[in-house]
This record gives sequence, structure tokens and C-alpha cells, in this order.
Amino acid sequence: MPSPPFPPPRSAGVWASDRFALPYGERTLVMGILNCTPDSFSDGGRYLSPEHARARLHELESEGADLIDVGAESSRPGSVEVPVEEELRRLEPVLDAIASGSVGVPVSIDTRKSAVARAALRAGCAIVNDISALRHDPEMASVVSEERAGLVLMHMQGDPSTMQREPSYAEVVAEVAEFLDERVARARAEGVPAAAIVLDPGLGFGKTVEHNLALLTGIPRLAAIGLPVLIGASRKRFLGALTGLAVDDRAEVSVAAHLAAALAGAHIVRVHDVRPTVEALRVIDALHARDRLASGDACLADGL
Ligand code: HH2
Repeated sequence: MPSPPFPPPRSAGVWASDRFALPYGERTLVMGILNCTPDSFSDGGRYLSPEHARARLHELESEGADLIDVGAESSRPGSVEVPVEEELRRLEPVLDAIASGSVGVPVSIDTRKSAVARAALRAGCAIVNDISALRHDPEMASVVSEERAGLVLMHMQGDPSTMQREPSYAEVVAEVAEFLDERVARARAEGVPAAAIVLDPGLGFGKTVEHNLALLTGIPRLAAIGLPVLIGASRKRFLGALTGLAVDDRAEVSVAAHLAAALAGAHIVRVHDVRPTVEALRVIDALHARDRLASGDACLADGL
């Protein structure tokens, strides 16, 4: 009896809008994180000054990030909303650097607010990463559509201030898939093309440890929606719960979680620790490539 393919086949295509084009599927894309916040759970306070923020932007790029996600409002459990003016003030040095053309990879803006998204897109960002999946701000969909931006739609149960109180699902993978399916329909109805959209189950956003693990193993179900899947496990609390490691000691376990995600079919991983993730993913990408090699698409001769 033939054994089922391992790893399960991963879809390939191009995530694109008028602003950017990122081929996905053949290589796992790495999204580097830059938080210009005083209170992010892992890197809060480190990149608040303009010099540190700009240096980090270029460091992430030189470590091999395929794209960079910039945020100025923490969404850690228990966090409260930041006013638009404050979010824009924190972003200013980074947006100036982007506007000056000194960043060589696409940049996404991690925000729930349309005014912040619009300012960031006008400064040259390419993608909106909306953890509310267009639910927080009624203007967000039209900004993404009018500005021809890329879009990350993420699942969250509740909102950051309350989401970890008692997350509960009858069947977490099915419910998250259904939610993302509905959000894609909504985005498309507002004029965002399917090719511009990426889906994210939102690890840690209204999820227990078991929910997060179920979603990692459920990636093939999410990928079956037909759009690329992004996974963000980096240094998150569930990895601390599984290992007992403090937030600053979770780089290796984060790499492990992202390798598992890529093996299961995730196309993009959102990480703080770019270089080790990029290096480790080469092994996973080689496993995915074996199908293509076997069918003669490429040739990788190696004596070892
Ligand atoms: N996680 C965080 C923030 N934004 N966006 C997407 N699409 N997926 C995620 O998993 C995700 C996200 C939380 O991590 P971080 O940005 O490091 O922390 P904070 O929200 O405290 O700034």
C-alpha cells in the first residue's frame, strides 16, 4: 500500500497586489517583527527610539526577512487600545525610513485602524496586517481596497483586553476555518482581490495551549481554503507553558514551532528571530521540494 505523501503537498503561487509580489510555496517566507511599542510582550521598549527602530528594520532585512511587519500597538493579552495619534507618533521614524526608499523588502503595517493603515500605505507600506480581520474599523476594507494593498486576515476570539479569559470552541479548527472563509468573502465583496489575501489562525488570540496545538496540526484544513497561510508562534505564551521557558529564552522553541507549521503547509511565518528561522526552514523547504525534484522540475545534485 503506498504511504501518504510526507510532508503533505504545499500549494504555491504569488501573494501580490499592485504594491508587491511575493512568490510563496516553494520557499517558506519569513516575516520579521518590529514592534515600536513600550509594552509588547517580547520586544516592548527596545525599538521605541528612532535610531533603534531604523537599525532594527535594516537588521531584519539583512538577516533574511522576506517582509517586515511593523506595529505600534501591542495586542498582548490584557492590552488596551492606543489612540490613533499615539500609534502614528510611534511609527513616524519607521515610516520615514520606508518613505525614503531605504527598505528593500515589502513592509506590512500591523494595525486595526484605517487611519494608521492609510498613513502607512501612503508612506510606502505594501500590506495591512489586521488582527481583527476587518471587524474593528468599518473603513479598513475600503482603505485596503482603494490603496491596492495586500491583506492579512487573522482570527481572534474576543479582543486583546479579554481574549485569554476563557477561550472556548466546540471544534477550534473548523470554527477558525469557517471564520476565515467568511472574512475572505467580506474582503472580496469590498474589492480586495483574492491574490492579495493571506490567512492566519491567530495563535494566542483567544486560544488555550490545546487550541494552539490543534490549529498547528490543522494547517492543511486552513490551507484548503485556497489562500496562503501565515503562522505567528514567535515567543508566545503557549510555548512557555509547554516548555517552562521565559519569554527571552524562547527563540529555539519558536523555531521548532515554525518548522512544524511549515512542515504542515504554512507558507509564511511571523518571527522575532529571523536568522535562525531562515536557516532552519531550508531543511523543511528541501523536504517540500522533493516532490518537485522527483517530477523533474529542478535538479539538486548533491554528493552527501
Ligand atoms: N501576533 C502578534 C501581533 N500581531 N499578527 C498576525 N497576523 N499574527 C500573529 O500571530 C500576531 C500578529 C503578537 O505578537 P507581537 O507583535 O510580538 O507582540 P505584541 O502584540 O505584544 O506587540
